[in-house]
Amino acid sequence: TPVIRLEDYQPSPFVIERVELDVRLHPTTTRVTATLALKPNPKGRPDAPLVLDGDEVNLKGLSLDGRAIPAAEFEASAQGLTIAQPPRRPFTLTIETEIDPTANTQLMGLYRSSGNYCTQCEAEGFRRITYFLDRPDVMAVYTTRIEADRDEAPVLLGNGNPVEAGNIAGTNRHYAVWHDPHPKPAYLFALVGGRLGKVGKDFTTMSGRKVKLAVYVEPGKEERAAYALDALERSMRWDERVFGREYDLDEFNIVAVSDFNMGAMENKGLNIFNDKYVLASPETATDMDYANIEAIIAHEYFHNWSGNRVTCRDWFQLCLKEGLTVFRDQEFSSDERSRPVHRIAEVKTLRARQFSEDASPLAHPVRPTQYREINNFYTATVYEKGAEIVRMLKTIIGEADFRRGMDLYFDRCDGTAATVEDFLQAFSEVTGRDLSHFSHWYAQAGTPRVTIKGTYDEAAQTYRLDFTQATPATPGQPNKEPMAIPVALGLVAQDGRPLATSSDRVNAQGVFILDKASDSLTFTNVPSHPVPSVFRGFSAPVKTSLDLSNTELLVLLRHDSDAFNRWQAAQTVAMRLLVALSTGAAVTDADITGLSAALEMFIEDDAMRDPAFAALVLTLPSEADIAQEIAADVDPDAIHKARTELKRRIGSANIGQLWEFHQLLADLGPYSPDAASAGRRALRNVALDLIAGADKRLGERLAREQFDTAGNMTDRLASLSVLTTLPGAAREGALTQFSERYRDEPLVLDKWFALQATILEEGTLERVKGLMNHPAFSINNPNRVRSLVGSFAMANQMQFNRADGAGYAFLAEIVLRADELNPQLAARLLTAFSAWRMMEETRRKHAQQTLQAIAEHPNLSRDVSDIVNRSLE
Ligand code: B3K
Ligand code: ZN
Repeated sequence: TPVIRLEDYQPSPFVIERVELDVRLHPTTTRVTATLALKPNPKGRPDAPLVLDGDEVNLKGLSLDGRAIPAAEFEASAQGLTIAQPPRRPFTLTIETEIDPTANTQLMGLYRSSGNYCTQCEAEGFRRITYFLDRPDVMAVYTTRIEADRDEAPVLLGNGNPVEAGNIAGTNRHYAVWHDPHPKPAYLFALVGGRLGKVGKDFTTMSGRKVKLAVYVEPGKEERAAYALDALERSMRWDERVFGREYDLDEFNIVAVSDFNMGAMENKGLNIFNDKYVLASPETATDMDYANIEAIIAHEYFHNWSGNRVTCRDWFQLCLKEGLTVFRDQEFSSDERSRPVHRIAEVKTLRARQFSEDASPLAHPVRPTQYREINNFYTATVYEKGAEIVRMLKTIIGEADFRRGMDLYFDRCDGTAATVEDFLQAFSEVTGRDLSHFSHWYAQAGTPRVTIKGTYDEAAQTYRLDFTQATPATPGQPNKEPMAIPVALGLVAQDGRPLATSSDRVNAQGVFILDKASDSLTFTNVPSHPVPSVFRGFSAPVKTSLDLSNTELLVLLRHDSDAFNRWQAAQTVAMRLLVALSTGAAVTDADITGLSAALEMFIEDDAMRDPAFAALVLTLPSEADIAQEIAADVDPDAIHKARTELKRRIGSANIGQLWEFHQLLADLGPYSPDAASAGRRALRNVALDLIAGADKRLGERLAREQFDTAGNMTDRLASLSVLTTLPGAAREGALTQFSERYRDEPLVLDKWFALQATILEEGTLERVKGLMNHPAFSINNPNRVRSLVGSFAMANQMQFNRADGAGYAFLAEIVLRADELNPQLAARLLTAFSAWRMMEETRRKHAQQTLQAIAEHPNLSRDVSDIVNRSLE
């Protein structure tokens, strides 16, 4: 397959100004008539042929300015349509195609989900509906007429505003016409037809525009859409208040579907969602589900400006909309919830998903320079690291200039397809700063490591910090330049008091910019040997080596004014112990009691003040986090043993207090998903988990009680999760009870699949294989596959990486099966292998052989072959 390169970008030789689509929905033979108003692009090659993209479309008719084009003058296949000598003036092309939505198992283009028609066009799905210039810099005004059987699809939705609807006389069919006045790329096109229930409300924008908001779901589930609708309204208000951005159509519709390749899609005025990120009730959704719904509703809404009004020139610029929009949704959640707690959650995700990607053969820059399959670049690097870059930019230039730059960017680029350069240019202009060094963050892959050494000079009362930075080699990038790294920092006295710091290298916000391979800064008037608190709030996406003792770190846990670094201090101490225990290095009893005593103090003094924060402090780094820290010759069994042991020690040392938390924090009133209530549940459930790790019988009893009496899914699932860590009849009984209770709730059964797939025991693989035959499982449904197979491969490090290679062989088999139906899903699962090179030799060999066997399999999709080949490189 060909490699697409950023450096080869050329403007399209033709532009499409207007699109009229007439879609006659039918389960197997949907007819699409596209009328395209084309003209040569003055910026494009003047003599170029017209080459339209296509994918599995069946051409039924083609005319130019109303006249059929003779067969000799065009070439059409399932993959494209070429007119060698198109007119060099404006002209109209009318294309009739036939497609089969029922046969569409890829879930790209127009497909059916539970009998409803829906679409997914990003990145290159529109070409599966009709032949088109399917690239984001071709922006057109769309009018869509949708026609369908009245019984089959009473609801017909399109982009933009509704203009007309009616019945077709003498038939059982009806139609609706939608017009979207905002020019958009084809990837933002959408339509929906189906039987759907709805909840709605009116919204008035800041300038007084009236908008109808609606969330469409499976009939009967309307009540479960209330939280999503509320989150939408809050998002719209927030974007007006914080970014000055207003909505721009008469309607905003969200549709939940049960077969969806990712979380959701920001189609203009018609967002389509995986129902997992819309439907919530206390009985079926956890606190985590509620938080995800809020974040994803916001994310897709925010795309209306960062993505839709200003879109991307080409797919290399994907981070322009995704990184920025993740940043925006993170800020929204931080404002709606607890900022420090949310920041810790963001960083945990970043480290788990992006740092691991950066350390793997799939590492790539936030703005990649080449791809074979763009769908494989919707990655943690583009999204999460992309968001970190925007955050660093804000840290460096300050809040006020950041807002001015955003305003300039939105206003100047409105209605255009922009680049990363356009984005940075806006900030350069408002600040007068040269951001060219900063832009390395977009181009260089790999996680920089910053090493910091502190030296106190008692006589001079100075404290010097010496910094060095280095970024490891990644595929295609053997040598790296130093990056511009904002280091937010401060000093804390050994007794915990904050020290007034002064250094000419640190700005008023407490930020030092490290932009050389090595640099140092000196604080003056430092009365005693301080403990440095660096990268406060995780001010840059880097790894840090710091020569602090555990005792000094535990001073930070107790006293730092920065909540993130308090959490980080506890994690760092725990990680040191876990790595040592996992690799057979010496660990003294004093090392362990040092940590558990500090946690004991934390529990007594602080935990109840902010339970959500306490829950995070009391959660040890995951087994995958530990593997990443060890990074070479990883033995997942040893890691599991080490973590279990440390957890047991911390639990035993604090069992009385933990038990008290478990009693004290029980939900009394009715369930509320707000952050404070969720925080209390989180701490209670972390306490339960620690108790069970230390005292099986007590843990089992408390978990069983909680399971039987839980008034909401958060507590019920948490207790079931604890029970699954304890082999025996109680566990199996609870699992059966749970599945019977939620027999008709696919999204709840997904949680049940995931829990069983993540059991850290040898029998898990057999269990997972058995569950593949469960009536609720289907390899065609991405949510089911991700819950069962995805959880096993991505969230059960120990059992996926079995020493006998059976976990790898299983995943390979599922990937190959899924690839025939849904390549995007298959490719995503396959990325579970990305850590293979850091495993110890036996596992590494098994993984390599398995990957090689996949690579040699005939008829791989482009998606899977791209991932497997890069993984092996
Ligand atoms: N933009 C979509 C992702 C599309 C993925 C295509 N493979 C959802 C989002 O990021 O908002
Ligand atoms: Zn997005």
